Amino acid sequence: MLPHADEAITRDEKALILAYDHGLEHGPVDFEPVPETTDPETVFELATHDAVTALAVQKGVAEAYYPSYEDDVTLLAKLNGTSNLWMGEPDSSVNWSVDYAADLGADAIGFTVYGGSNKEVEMTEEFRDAHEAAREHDMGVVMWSYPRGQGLKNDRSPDTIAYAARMGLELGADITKVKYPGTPEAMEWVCQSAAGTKVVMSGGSKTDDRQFLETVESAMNAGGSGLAVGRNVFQRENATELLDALEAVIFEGATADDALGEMSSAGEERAGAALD
Ligand code: FBP
Repeated sequence: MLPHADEAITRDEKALILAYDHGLEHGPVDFEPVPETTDPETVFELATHDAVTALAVQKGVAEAYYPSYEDDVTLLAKLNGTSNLWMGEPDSSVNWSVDYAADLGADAIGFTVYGGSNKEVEMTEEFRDAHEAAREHDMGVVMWSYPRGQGLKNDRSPDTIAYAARMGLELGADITKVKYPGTPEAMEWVCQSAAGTKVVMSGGSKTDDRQFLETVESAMNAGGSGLAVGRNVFQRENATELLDALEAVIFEGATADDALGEMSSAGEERAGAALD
């Protein structure tokens, strides 16, 4: 592993990647809770928060919006991605090249591999090409390692997620993004399986503040290196306050309880200011 390839997208060896490729992966339905997030500028603004170490977007969004934010946002080019309209075996088209992403100013690439899918071999070979091209540009490599497909009975089992984390190490990722395996013990095994490759937890569908922050805290205590999150941030009206709380838990070692306390004081202040 190259020791510093992911330096641009980490802070103190930890990452908080804001993911905003949902318009492609899930469709505009993900923007309904906070309709302003349909406009990429709203999420680029969130990505200027100190807590965010990189913003992961697809090519079209990067091309149109990143030039206005290049001084304030670190770009992670999510190279492959497929719409929810695709009904075949899990697969993901490669939508831009590493060279193109580098020309746009990206500091890292993101790439999904669906281990266990009938398309695993092709996807892994595509990952190889992207990984080696990224190394030419000294770019960090983040693998979205999501086992799924016909062959998998339970894509959320701790062993499967540990395998997903290990695939990141074996195939050369600097950071491997996995679904949370359900318990702190399972997360520990997942991180151990990655043997030094940074493992970040995927945010998943929106949960309440306490549940989310407690899960992040337990993932960090289990050896996680941070978070790659979309909906649990941009589907909240108080996204900035949640980013403050995540900054405390991920980078400052605060407990979820402490961070929630700060959040509720900030919320009260905001409500008070709105009444004035
Ligand atoms: P979330 O935090 O909203 O789950 O986003 C992380 C992410 O990996 C996105 O990059 C991607 O669009 C989405 O999840 C894919 O989720 P899934 O594969 O479960 O549909």
